Amino acid sequence: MSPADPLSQTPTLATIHSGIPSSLLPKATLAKSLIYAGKTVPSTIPLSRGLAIPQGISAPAFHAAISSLRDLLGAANVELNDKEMKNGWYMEHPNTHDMMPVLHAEEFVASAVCYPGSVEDVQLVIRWANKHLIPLYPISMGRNLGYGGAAPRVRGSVTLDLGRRMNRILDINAEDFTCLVEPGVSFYALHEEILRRGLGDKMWIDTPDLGGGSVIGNTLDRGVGYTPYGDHWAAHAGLEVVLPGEEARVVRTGMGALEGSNTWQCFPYGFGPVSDGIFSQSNFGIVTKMGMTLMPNPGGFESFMYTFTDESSLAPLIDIIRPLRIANILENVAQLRHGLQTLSVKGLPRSTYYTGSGPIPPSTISEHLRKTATGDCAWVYYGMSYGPAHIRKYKLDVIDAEFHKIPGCKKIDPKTMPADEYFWSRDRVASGTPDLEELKWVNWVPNGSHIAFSPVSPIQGKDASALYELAKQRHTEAGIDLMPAFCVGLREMHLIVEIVFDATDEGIRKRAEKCLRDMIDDAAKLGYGEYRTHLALMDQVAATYDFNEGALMKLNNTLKDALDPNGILAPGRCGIWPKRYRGRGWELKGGETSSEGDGVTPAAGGARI
Ligand code: EUG
Repeated sequence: MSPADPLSQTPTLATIHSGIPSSLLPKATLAKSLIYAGKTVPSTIPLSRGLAIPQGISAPAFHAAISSLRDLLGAANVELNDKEMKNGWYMEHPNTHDMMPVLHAEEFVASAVCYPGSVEDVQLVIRWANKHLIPLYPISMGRNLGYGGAAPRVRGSVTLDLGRRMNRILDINAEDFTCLVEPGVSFYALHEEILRRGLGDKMWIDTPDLGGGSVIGNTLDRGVGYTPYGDHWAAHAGLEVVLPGEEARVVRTGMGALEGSNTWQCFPYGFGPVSDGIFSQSNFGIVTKMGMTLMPNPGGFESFMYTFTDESSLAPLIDIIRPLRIANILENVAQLRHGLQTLSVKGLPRSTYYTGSGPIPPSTISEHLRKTATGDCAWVYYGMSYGPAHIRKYKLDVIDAEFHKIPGCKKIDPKTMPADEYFWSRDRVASGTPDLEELKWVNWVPNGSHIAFSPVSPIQGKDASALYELAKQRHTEAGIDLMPAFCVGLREMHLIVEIVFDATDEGIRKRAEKCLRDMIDDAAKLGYGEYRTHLALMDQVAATYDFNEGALMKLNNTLKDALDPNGILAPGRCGIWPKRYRGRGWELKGGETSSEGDGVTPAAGGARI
């Protein structure tokens, strides 16, 4: 969003809604210097293809429409993306494109960005888009990095950056333990506000690994955090949504539909069908408010860490974790990480450890891990126990006895962990304090970018092995380092495999894309699907959800046509294409040279204003 001057200080929350808390400023300064030390790509890249005008509208008609959008929102709130693309880094990211492109950098780009300041403004933009048949792409803050960031799926869409001007925390209720937020509220900002109100000892938020994302944006994409409230979608309560049809009707879900209700954030269902689900990972509406539940301070907490020396411990360990997790002896969304991540999260480039081509050999990983506080290991488990000491002791003793059934299991004493060890970052995150530490592994390669393969499965050893083995095989073929992490939910686990790549290297981008597409196909053949994916992979992932000849996508299409007959809202998001785009080759399945299809169906009567 802000032009990222490599020498400038990271903006704080005091100056911008997307800023860093001042307590994390020294860490941001260090993170930024490490990233810029590895950057070879200039911060400003000219638009070699010029302004991206969306298909279905002429250049003069588009410019006339932009001029009328300026009249509606004020000239200062509409920016044409016609000069250059500014790349930055996590804290100063662009809102016009994916700064971690896996396809050509100018595929998923916006033609313009607008900044609505209210729900009424959002309605104006929707009516405007319906009139001019221009695709819109709403973002909360645009930090969905690894999944496309702020970029629109359809080249030339007009991005609605909701967060810049709609960033109020509308309520924090310290009795009901709930809050109500707008799209521009980050996990950092919500946490800071709880502290500012003196509620930090009373209530916790649940934060992802990095705290800069929008609470709404992350929750709508069904993101994950690491306290017992780690399933963000399950923890939300109540949405306000602007529908994409010409009326631009405002809907409140759950108890919010009852005018004057004081129960909106306490009971997510209300009366009648639960409609919230159709507004998550979709393109059926623009969410302008969301309620979120907050966790009471459990009265104590204690992080623990176990290492396992043998790679083959994965399956038996997962089978030990399952009953403990389902019974809530293991209480949080813990991470079981591959040892290589203990190295990569130190923030030094891969070349520090290995200069050969192909994946870094296990013996090299071991050699370097031996010199760290963690020691040599194939897997590391990071967990947390909650409650007063005597309550924790009961649970920790059960866990210790069970984990030690694995030969080569070692409990690491936190007292041996230096203050700057990654362990303490996991400790902060699992106790509701957002951090920035996780960013360090993007330095693994120059111009470090990442894109995730994120399948879900039961918490079963055989599933963990099957997914790990297919990922390993495809990474070996592609010559890419494998860095898997299992995030264990209540009855399922998300395997997260982030491919870290140099975005300026077209060869590696192609290999990364092939590796991802192969893993998605391999996983689908074995019956596994992804919980979330990058813009470039959405069509492929959506097609794997294929029961009864794609009945689910047929339902999605029915909803899309009913709610958004002109097809203006985020076409293609999560594989859902409006009628005007269907059957014209917009789907990306791999190997395409363009992300665009062959035009769109003209409006009824060919009308174009
Ligand atoms: C991470 C976790 C995710 C995800 C992407 C990245 C963490 C990386 C559990 O979900 O979708 C360390």
